[in-house]
Amino acid sequence: MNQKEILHAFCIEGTVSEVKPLGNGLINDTFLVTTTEPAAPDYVLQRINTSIFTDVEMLQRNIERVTEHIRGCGEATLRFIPTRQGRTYHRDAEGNVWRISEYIPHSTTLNEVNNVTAYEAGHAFGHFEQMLSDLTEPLGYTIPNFHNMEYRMEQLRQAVREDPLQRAQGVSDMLDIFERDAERMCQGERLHREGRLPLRTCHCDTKVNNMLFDDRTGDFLMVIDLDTVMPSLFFSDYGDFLRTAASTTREDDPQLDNVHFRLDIFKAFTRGYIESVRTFFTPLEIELLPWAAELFPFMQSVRFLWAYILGNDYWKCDYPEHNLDRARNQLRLYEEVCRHEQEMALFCQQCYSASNQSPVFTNEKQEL
Ligand code: GN1
Ligand code: MG
Repeated sequence: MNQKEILHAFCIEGTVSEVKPLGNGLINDTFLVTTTEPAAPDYVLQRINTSIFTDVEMLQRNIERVTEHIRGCGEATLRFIPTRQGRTYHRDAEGNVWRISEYIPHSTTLNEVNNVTAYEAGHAFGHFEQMLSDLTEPLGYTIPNFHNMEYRMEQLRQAVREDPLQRAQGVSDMLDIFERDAERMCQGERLHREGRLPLRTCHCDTKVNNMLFDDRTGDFLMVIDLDTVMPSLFFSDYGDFLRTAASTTREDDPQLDNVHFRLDIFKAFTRGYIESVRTFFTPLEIELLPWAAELFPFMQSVRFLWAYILGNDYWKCDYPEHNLDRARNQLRLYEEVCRHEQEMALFCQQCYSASNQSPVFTNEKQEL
């Protein structure tokens, strides 16, 4: 890359002394840009993956609106540096698209949670949604239908019809389970159509490594990776965090006996989350939280199986059955989460009543 040209395009301060890779993101390429002068900030330079984020103009407009809004709430967030033309991205001569934000001093990310950080994560992602709940005009969809379960089921069915590698027969056991539970797992979209679940502004990539902590005190600093912040239903942030953080193993562990759902992490995260969202979530949204915890491993399993059947490399594979192992792992996690349904429901109800004196659930449950 022509580093000089790229850096020169942005209104950064100070003299650049070093550019080196930062973090372990799979989608964008990220670099730390160090400056010599103590008074000048360091920067984070990113090349945006334009095969996933095809509409960069919309992506950056979303991010600008989100960061301005959060700053307007008096809270810390990323600061993107404008180019000399006043945009927050730069397209270089080779067509690569770049952006720069200020590096947050003394910040660090975590790759695992414990009961304390899971609580903080719940609180932080819930608060993030709460701050954005009064955005006047909705954001654009940076990835259309991203967490749309009906769409993901249709994608899978289409792949099964095409079946280019004749893989569908070998996974009929999984396909049967998906079809058996499809209606229940697609109730979010249905309830939205019926006017009972509102769209909200969600983060849509709630992993613990998308939060910054202070490396001296361990205090939570801010939520980062704002690429997928877009309108979605309530379940996106809550469900996807638990899918990754509350599993006892990595999502591609082929040893299914290793896959369990950690109720301690579930409880810590849920307590923090409900504290933040109780003021603006509807009782139905709170009531559906355990279902959201079930939805995400189910949806992820459907997505991995779709990629396996088509043999595509949406998720990079180290061996031919890699996406199949991922799909089986997530299906097992789904079954494990479902085993805890009643306990989860009771816990959510307790948290909600503890933080809200008014009577809790509606009787909508019977209709679901
Ligand atoms: C992708 O690459 P990563 O981990 O940030 C995917 C998520 C999936 C996840 C599964 C844009 O996220 O939706 O849950 O893989 N992101 C996109 O590992 O598709
Ligand atoms: Mg990420």
